[in-house]
Amino acid sequence: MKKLMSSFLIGSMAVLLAACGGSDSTQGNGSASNEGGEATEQVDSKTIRAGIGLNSEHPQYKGLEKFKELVEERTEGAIVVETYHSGQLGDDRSMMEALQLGTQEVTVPSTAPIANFVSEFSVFDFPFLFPSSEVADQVLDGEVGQGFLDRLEDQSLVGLAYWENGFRNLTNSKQAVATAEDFKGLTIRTMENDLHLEAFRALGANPTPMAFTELFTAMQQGTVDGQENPYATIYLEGYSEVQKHVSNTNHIYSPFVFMMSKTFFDSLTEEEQEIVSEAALEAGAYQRELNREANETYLANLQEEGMTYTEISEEERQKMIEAVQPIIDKYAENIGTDVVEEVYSAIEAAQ
Ligand code: KDG
Repeated sequence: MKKLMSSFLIGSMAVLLAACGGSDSTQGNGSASNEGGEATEQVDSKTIRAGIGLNSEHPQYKGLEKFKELVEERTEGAIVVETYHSGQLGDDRSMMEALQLGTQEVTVPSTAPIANFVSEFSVFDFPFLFPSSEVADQVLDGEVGQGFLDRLEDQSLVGLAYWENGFRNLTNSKQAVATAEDFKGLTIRTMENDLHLEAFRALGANPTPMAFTELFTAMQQGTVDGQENPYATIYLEGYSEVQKHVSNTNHIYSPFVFMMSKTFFDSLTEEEQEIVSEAALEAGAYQRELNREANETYLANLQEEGMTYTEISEEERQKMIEAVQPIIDKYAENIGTDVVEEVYSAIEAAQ
């Protein structure tokens, strides 16, 4: 069994860790004594608790480890980074709330839950928006992407870099999905985001929003028939144990946003702010590279583990695009056509 932690356990751990951490990020202040009883000057260190939903095998966690290495080395230990995986500190939404409260310092959620805090972020979850990861990199790492990160500040969050979750693909335990029609009647877990929900409804599925930390158990108990995530997640989270079919729907390119609590960021010196900002970008470049390799490799592993793989033809993909278009139009209007146009133009320029 790859998935050992129940939501109960995860919840209790989050409470425990929060209780141990408290809201003060400085630790070890004042003096201490060494073994000989001599008083020594102990350097104050600031602690970053960085939490994610995915497990320790995932490139997202390897990225966090890289961030830790860079920050601790460059601040010579003045900032200590503690890394937490598998939702040990909570799910995407609750960790963002903890950042706002200043009881956690870093998290790296998908853009979908971020839209509950800054609605404009929904645009990145428009189905079939980005044609490739490379185009996504150019848009997100450029002026347009920065403009979205800046919007987080009003929410007491500091967006430091885009990392990558990747192209999302559908899995389920009921039937091979080859056509737009095949979505009909499938109960699909979606991320907690209204656009995702409505898009799956438009495809004829029965979507239920749910935190990532509850997903494995929901599939195991049959509460949902399926879910959608990049191949790296499907493989590394052991979904082949509870899912039979996978299709290359590639319906949404999911970016991650590496973000920090504004309260914490503002408490850092200018030099420390530069170090954490640079480290988030460098660790992100490393994470994207690992993630792309993983997403290329793991489809074969899923098939080896017994899942059936179904390719979506261009004709069927076109039908899916048509089915979700009214939802995209609706959200484009809600977000503001100027914001959406800005993203479309950047995508065009990047191609
Ligand atoms: O660490 C990130 C995860 O918490 C989450 O964003 C993964 O894509 C995801 C999902 O489906 O919830």
